[in-house]
Amino acid sequence: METIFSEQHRLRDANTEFFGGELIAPHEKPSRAEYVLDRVKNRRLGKISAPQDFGLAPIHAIHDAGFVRFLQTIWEEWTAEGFKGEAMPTALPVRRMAQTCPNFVEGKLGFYANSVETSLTQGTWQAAYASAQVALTGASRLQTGSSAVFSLCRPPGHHAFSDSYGGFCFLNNAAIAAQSMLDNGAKRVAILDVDFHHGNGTQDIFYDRNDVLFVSLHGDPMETFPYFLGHADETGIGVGEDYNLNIPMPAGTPFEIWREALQIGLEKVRNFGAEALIISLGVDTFENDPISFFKLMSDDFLTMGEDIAKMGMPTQFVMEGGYDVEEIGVNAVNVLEGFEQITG
Ligand code: B3N
Ligand code: ZN
Repeated sequence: METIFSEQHRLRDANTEFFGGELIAPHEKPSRAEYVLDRVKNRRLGKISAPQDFGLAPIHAIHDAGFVRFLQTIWEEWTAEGFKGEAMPTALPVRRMAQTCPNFVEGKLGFYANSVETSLTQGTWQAAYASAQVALTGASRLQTGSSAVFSLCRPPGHHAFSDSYGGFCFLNNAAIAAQSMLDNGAKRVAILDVDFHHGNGTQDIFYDRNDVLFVSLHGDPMETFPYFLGHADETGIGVGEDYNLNIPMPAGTPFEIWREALQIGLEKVRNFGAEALIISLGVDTFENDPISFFKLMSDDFLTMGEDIAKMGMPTQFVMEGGYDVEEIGVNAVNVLEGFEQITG
């Protein structure tokens, strides 16, 4: 399987993450991608290619123009005000407040944030742009004859809404890939999100549509991030009704139970009749992940890949979360190797 990877991911290298009332060292850090890339090389998974540059148009097909401009300019605006730390909001426009973007930079941060743990820094836009191009290149490979591809995206994407960032995500790589497949002739694309966290951004982007099916297996949002989406009764709206499936699960969920949810999700994908399957591949379902509460073991990721392969669909894997950094490569590449054990 070919891996698409950009060195530009290193430009996203924050010093801070807000957790427990403190600024801590970020879980989402450059070494994550390096461990995955090393494992891809060591296991000789296949060729490693740099992304093509598809420009801004496919990003604008998913993201609001004001939001993209904000990501492009926020660091310069923040430092021009003389702020010394990394950029983070203080006030967010919640219930009954004006939904108008303020002029002052701190207000813009609140307007475009959906959560506040994620600092904006120098280089974040450049890395997020490159990550989206990694996803777009993978999508293009599927549409030019590849049966499977790994987009080693970093930073991740599934918490990015059309007009907000959060949860370590800035641009929604999986959504951008899915939309580009549709814009290049596909009629139906399915996204299966196996990250521990609900893909709130991806759900919201496609919630009122019937050309993209979104299925997510995740920690119950009553107990974990992102808290405010991901419930089982969120099934889509308008023509999108029944094109969204959430399977939230409790703390301590082992692979045996998780796999039953996977089978339900795969059955939904099968019935949808998509031309391509995008896997939002987070491996923070791992038993030793420091910020999650499922109990999958490294070998389980092989079985996960096998189960996905049995769908027999052109498949793009898009990297999302996973924070047991020394095991992230083993776990992510196990999914890909399990997949290839079935497809050959
Ligand atoms: O959920 C957390 C969090 C939980 C536990 C932590 N410990 C024990 C140090 C630290 C953080 N933070 C909120 C932001 C989570 C973003 C998740 C990104 C992701 O992987 N999405 O798929
Ligand atoms: Zn996650």
